[in-house]
Amino acid sequence: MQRDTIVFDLIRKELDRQRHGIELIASENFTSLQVMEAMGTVATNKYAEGYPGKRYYGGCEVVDEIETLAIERLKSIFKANWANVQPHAGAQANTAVFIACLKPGDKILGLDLSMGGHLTHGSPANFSGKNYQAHFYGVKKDTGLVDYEQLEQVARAEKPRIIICGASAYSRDWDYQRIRAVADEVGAIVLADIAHPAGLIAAGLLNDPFEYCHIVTSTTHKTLRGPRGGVIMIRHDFDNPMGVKDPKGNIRPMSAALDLAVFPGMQGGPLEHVIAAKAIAFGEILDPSFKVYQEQVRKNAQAMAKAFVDRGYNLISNGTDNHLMLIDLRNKNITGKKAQETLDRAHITLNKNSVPNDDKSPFVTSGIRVGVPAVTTRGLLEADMETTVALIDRVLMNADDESLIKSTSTEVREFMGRFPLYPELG
Ligand code: DSN
Repeated sequence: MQRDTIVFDLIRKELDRQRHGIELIASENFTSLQVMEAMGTVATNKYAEGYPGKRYYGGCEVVDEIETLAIERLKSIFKANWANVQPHAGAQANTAVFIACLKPGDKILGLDLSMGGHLTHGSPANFSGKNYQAHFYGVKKDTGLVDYEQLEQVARAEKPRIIICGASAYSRDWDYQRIRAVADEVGAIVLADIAHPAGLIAAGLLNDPFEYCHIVTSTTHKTLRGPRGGVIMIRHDFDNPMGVKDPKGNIRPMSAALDLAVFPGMQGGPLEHVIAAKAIAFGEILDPSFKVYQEQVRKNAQAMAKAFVDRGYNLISNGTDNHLMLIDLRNKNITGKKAQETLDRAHITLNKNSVPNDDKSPFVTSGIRVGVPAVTTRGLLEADMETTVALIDRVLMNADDESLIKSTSTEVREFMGRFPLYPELG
């Protein structure tokens, strides 16, 4: 078979796109070369249903070592006592938690998608909203902060089996202790989905969810800067609430029930090439340089937030504690959709996003979400955030001026040329 140059040429085009653009999608990042290298190895050839030491197929002795390394490294990052590194993505990690903790029709409580939540936290468009009875809390209109009073009221009224904290477009830290207090009152399990801020939590820059949340899920490819994937973790194990028993008739711990929910409950063979890449990324996170990176992420986010505010942009909650910010563009007379599409033409990539109490559909939106993990990996610093915001503002304020957008795209290309990406790839 000849080398498939059609696909490899497209991959090369994607490398060029990543190199010359300003990447501000809050959920994206650039992994190290060794993380990518692991994903393109023979580990992809191996079937390994089950867990290290308990597989259904032969020949798993090497992938057992790889997976054990990933588990142990992840546990030491978050001081967890148990971890499962097999979920293919964050949605699968959350699905496994629901399978292990809920019967169809049970109640869950999460942050409304339109207020910054996530599809898998009960959206009617998602399995979580179709299979379970979803209830929601939001953010306060005046402050943009999570409305903990509403969360408590709904929790007391509905008595959900799971309360989910976590978001995909929320720029502030969480009060996990307060959520745990009401969960204990109503008998709920607290699930923290830290997919977005996981890197900052790993670096100790945000509140630690593990002390108060029964179960923690995450993706590995956002602020953790690993391969695309998901994980589930527990620091303090407990009896599984569904009463699932082992063959001796003892109630299984939650960790064992979660292992069963991932496999055979939801997935078949784990992606051992991706697990190898996770192990490498977790090793990188354990290196002191990762904390320095996350500190820069936070400094960059704060510099960028200030630059937007100085130019009259309306940030939900007026700023950020983490790696992202949500901007309401209504005072700038441009929709999120038009902002995204116009910035794309200038090679500045971000996503349109609903803002709390948005009057536009999720396909149009009044806002944009901006994140700095990827540009921080490229090496951009605080002063570069001001340059970036100036470029964004120029494009948004001149969205119908094609020649200005074209000259800005050239400027963006030159600017990003100062921050080489994967020079080893030629
Ligand atoms: N799609 C991810 C994000 O952009 O936040 C969440 O799954």
